[in-house]
Parts: sequence; structure tokens; C-alpha cells
Amino acid sequence: MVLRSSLKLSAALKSLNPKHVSKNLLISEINAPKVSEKSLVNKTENIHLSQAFYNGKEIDKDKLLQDMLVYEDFLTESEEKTLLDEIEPYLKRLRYEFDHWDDAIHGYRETERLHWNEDNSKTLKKVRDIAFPPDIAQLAHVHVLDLAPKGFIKPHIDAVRFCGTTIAGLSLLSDSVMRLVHDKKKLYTADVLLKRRSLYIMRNSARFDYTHEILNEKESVFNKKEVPRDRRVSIICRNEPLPEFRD
Ligand SMILES: O=C(O)CCC(=O)C(=O)O
Repeated sequence: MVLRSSLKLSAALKSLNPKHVSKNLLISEINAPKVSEKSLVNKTENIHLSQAFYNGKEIDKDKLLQDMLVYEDFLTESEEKTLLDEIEPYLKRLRYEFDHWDDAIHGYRETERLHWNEDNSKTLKKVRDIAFPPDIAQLAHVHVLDLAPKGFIKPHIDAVRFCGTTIAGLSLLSDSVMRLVHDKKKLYTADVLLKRRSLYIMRNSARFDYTHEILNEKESVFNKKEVPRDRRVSIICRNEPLPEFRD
């Protein structure tokens, strides 16, 4: 396995650069994959928008709902186990990092993986097929992020140098809540329930215009209901940075 530190979230977060976003959106919207509405399970139930979306007209809620998709039960229990069986031996050798008060992630260990066994390659192909249109260049490495039960991710926008229009993430082992907050208009927020074995696709406006974070165990509440946090492993596929942002 070849490690590319640029994909790692800890590295990517150190160079956040959400500028030129409107240009990105124009390009990315052309490339947006056509996801069948029929295959979306409980999308509206899994995304809770703040009142501002209904009171104000500044930000289009339908646009956000087109760009933040959640597929419940995307993985079967057996697919989840097969993915964990492959990555667990490696993750177990790493220590969770809790140390630095200013880190954007707290209580995590992570790796990137290029080669997967046959079954897991099939599962990841399903993710890639649904998340990315055929003509879009994808990062070959898959990012694996393991959050301890007390781990959390602070608000950030992924650096445009390291990731293109789309982030597609599988959630293993635990439910969690992802919060999106509009980068310029902070009252526009969306809580997204990421159930164990679900897949989320965050693209275009959701990826560029909103910070995203994974709430810590104390704040892990969705629509007034507590969402108990346990260790959570996410497996994340991304597409290549847009050409103007490549090194
Ligand atoms: O663990 C996740 O699903 C979120 C990861 C994340 O924040 C990112 O990839 O930018």
C-alpha cells in the first residue's frame, strides 16, 4: 500500500482553500452525476434543515438537498464486516491521536488504501458508480478514517488542492451526526443523520459552500433525539481536484 499524505484529512485540513468556489460550481454542476431519486432511502428524514431555510430565501434548500444525499443501508452487514476485516489489522497498529488542542480532528487514526480484496473492491465500485459520473477522474486511494467513541471532526471545508467536487463516505460501526453550516450565512445549517452502513454523497454546493463536521458524543443529537456515538470508521472516495487547483 502506498501512502499519500495529501489525501489524509489531517493534512488536507491544514490548507483549506474554499476560494474560486463559484467557478468550481459551474464546472462541477455540468459533471454532477444523475442519481436516481428512487434509490434514495429516507433522504428527507435524514437531513434536518434549520429554520432559516424556510424563513429566508437567500439560500436554496432544494439545491442543498440535491447536493447532499444519504443512502440508508447502502452496505449489508456482511459487506460492512468484510471491509472491517480488511482494514482492522492495519488500524489496530495505529494509536488514536488526541493530543493537540488546535487539531481539526480529535481522537482519530487514519490511513489510505489503494488495493482492496475482491469483495471489497466490488463494494467500493458500487460507491464509485453511484457517486461519480463515468467521465470524472477519481482518486485511486481510498481514505479510511477511524474516530474513537469520543472522537469528532471540527467544521472545515476540504482543501480544493486535494479533492474535487465530490466526497462519498460510508459509515461503519456507529451512527453519527454530520453538521453542515453555510460558510457565509451561518444560520443556514443542516444536520445529517449518518446511520451505520449508510453512504453519503456530498458534492458541489454542499462540498464547497458549507463547512462540515462530525459532532462529538455530547452534541450528537438529530432532530432533538440523541444519536449515541461509538467508534466510527468512515471509508471515503473522492474525485481528483479540478485541473486549476492541481499542483
Ligand atoms: O468521516 C467522515 O465521514 C467525514 C470526513 C471528512 O470530514 C472529510 O473527508 O472531509
